[in-house]
Order: sequence, then structure tokens, then C-alpha cells
Amino acid sequence: MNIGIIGLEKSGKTTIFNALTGAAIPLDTFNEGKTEPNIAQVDVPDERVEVLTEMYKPKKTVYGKIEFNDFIGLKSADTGKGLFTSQSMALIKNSDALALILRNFSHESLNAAMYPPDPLKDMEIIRSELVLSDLVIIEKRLERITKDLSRGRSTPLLLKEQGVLEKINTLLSEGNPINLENLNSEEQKLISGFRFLTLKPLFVILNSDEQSYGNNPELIKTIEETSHIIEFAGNFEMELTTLEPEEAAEFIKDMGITESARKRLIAFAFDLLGYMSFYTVGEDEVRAWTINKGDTALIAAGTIHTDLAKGFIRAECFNYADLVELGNEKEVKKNGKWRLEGKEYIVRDGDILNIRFNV
Ligand SMILES: Nc1nc2c(ncn2[C@@H]2O[C@H](COP(=O)(O)OP(=O)(O)O)[C@@H](O)[C@H]2O)c(=O)[nH]1
Ligand SMILES: [Mg+2]
Repeated sequence: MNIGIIGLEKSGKTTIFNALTGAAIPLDTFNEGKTEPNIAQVDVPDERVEVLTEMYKPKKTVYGKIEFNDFIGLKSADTGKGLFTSQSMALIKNSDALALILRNFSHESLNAAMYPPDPLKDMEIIRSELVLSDLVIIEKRLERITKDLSRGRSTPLLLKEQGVLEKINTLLSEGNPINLENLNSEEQKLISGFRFLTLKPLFVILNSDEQSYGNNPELIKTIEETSHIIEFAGNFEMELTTLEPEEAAEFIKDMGITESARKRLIAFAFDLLGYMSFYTVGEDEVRAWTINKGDTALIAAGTIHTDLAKGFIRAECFNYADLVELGNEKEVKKNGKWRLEGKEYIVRDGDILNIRFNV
């Protein structure tokens, strides 16, 4: 899973990227001509992996992974139109979800026009930019279709595509994001290849200064009307990553923060995006895997390796909760909590799987 960090320039994207990943990217790299995104993979914090490692004493422990991409800053509205460069656009398209950073702090380095912060306005700017980006894609495609049709290359499928794109075009032109609820499954399939930005799950990270952090209930309430939101004190969180754990723990307590930014954000994103973890265990390796809620045993197998999906026979399955309650696998079996499941089995959060397969 891959989260793209977007926002206006100087909203604190790189600061938060550093806080989340423990990287130490200088804050002004993009001003100096850097155009490729900062990318880092981090472990998904997971107590269950720790407990399983304790139990199985494997040679290797592998946590779930989540990737963060910090894109080049979008210029603020007063410096010009077309906030996304085509290069960052192409990259943002690959994100599974977008984290929209809103600046809620003042800074001497920011010019007068950007001072004081106006997170609601910034949110509007980015949202309309996402809409605009989708509109551009649709317009191009519609032109192409019109051309094809005028050359007599009409097919029922092409006409259907034209229909659904026109429908979306109208919605977007009114400033609305694309809403799948307005589309039937055939229409949804027809547009899935475009990877429209307004279709991506999006949540807001309100980047507040240390003084106001935790004291923005009104603002948060307003943002909540349209978006899921989590508040960070970006600067503070970034500095925490440079401290020794004990020292950091003390600062965290003083700020009234319960967990590190990474822990809070990943838990928030998992919940919001409907992700969950299953596990594989053994002498060699204890490992966490990420899938979507509702995914089948077959999909879980394919996440581990395509061969396991191709040659899937059965999934040996028990749940972490039963294992911890009963103490070991033997007891789990004795108590009838160890099962063999088929392809269609819906994997539960915390399931421990061993795929029987044959290639
Ligand atoms: N006071 C304060 N300053 C911040 C915070 N987050 C970022 N900044 C400052 O804002 C400026 C821009 O930050 P940066 O992360 O480079 O923003 P980006 O352009 O969105 O990547 C830097 O000078 C940061 O030190 C914050 O939470 N509080
Ligand atoms: Mg930056």
C-alpha cells in the first residue's frame, strides 16, 4: 500500500514525510530543482508480530510494509494555474490513497500572502485541482472518441464509454468529485483504467503548530463535514524522530499525544481504507501481510505469491486471538479452532494462514 502526500508548497509535506518515515530529507530540496518524489517504505507497527515472534522464535521477522511518497509541492494559487506538474500527476496516479496536508501554522519564511494560515481555503484549492485534473483527462479522451466515431469506428463499447464519460464530465464540471454510487458496475469497469484522482481515497492531515495543536475543534469539525482528518504537529513530530525513545516518550506525553505520528497515521489509514492483516508463521519466518477487508483466501494466497493462488488447494487457518487465548497451536487444534478453508473463505483480521498448494 502506498500513500501519496500532497498539498500546497510549504504546507509541511516533507516535514511530515520525515516524521512518518524517520528520513531526514532537507526541507527545501524541491526548491533546488529536485523533481522526483521522496519515497520511503516503513514497517507497519504491529504488536501481534511481536507476540508471534516471541512464540515461534523464527529466523526472520517481517512486518507489513507501507510506502509514503512525498511529491513536489504544488504552487500556491496566487503563483499561477495548473498546480500539478504532469510529472507529479503521473506519480500521484499510482498512489492507493492521498494524504492531503493543510498548513495550519505561520512561518517567517512564508511570504505575506500565505500568512496567516487558511487551511479551508487551501483544501478547496487542492480539491478543485483534483477535479480539474480528472476533467482534463476526460476531455482528451472524449475528443479522441469523437474523432474515432466520425471516422466510422463506432462500437457499442465505445458509445458506452462516451456515455459514462459525458455523465462524469457534467458532475465534475459542477465541481463534484466522481461518485461511484452514481455508476453501475459496467460503467465503473469502463472508467477504472483512467485512475481518476477524485476517485482515490483521500484524507486530510491538519498540520498545526505546537501551540494550537489539540485546540482546533471547530476547524476539525468543519473539515470533517467532507473529509476524514487527523491532526499532527508536523515540526514537533519530525523532531521526535531524532530523539532517543525514552526522551521522545516524555515529549509525547507533554504534548498530550498518545502515539507516534507513524503509528497513529497507519492505524488511521488502515481503518479508513479497509485494510487488515493476516499472518504466516513458522520456524523460518513470522510475517504480516496486508489485504482488504472482505478479501478471500485465494486473494490472500496471491498476496504471498502468485504460485500459491494458481495452485491453491486449501488454506490451513486459525486466528491470532485463539492462539493467544489458548497458548499454542496444539491447544488451538484441540479446541476445534484450527480449520481447513477453501478459496472463497473470507479471511478475518488476525488470521494465521498456511496455504496448501500444488504447481
Ligand atoms: N511552525 C511550524 N512550521 C512547520 C511545520 N511543518 C513544517 N513547517 C515549516 O514549514 C516550512 C515548509 O516545510 P516543508 O516540509 O518543506 O513543506 P513542503 O513544501 O510542503 O514539503 C519549513 O520551514 C518547515 O520548518 C509545523 O508543524 N509547524
Ligand atoms: Mg517538500
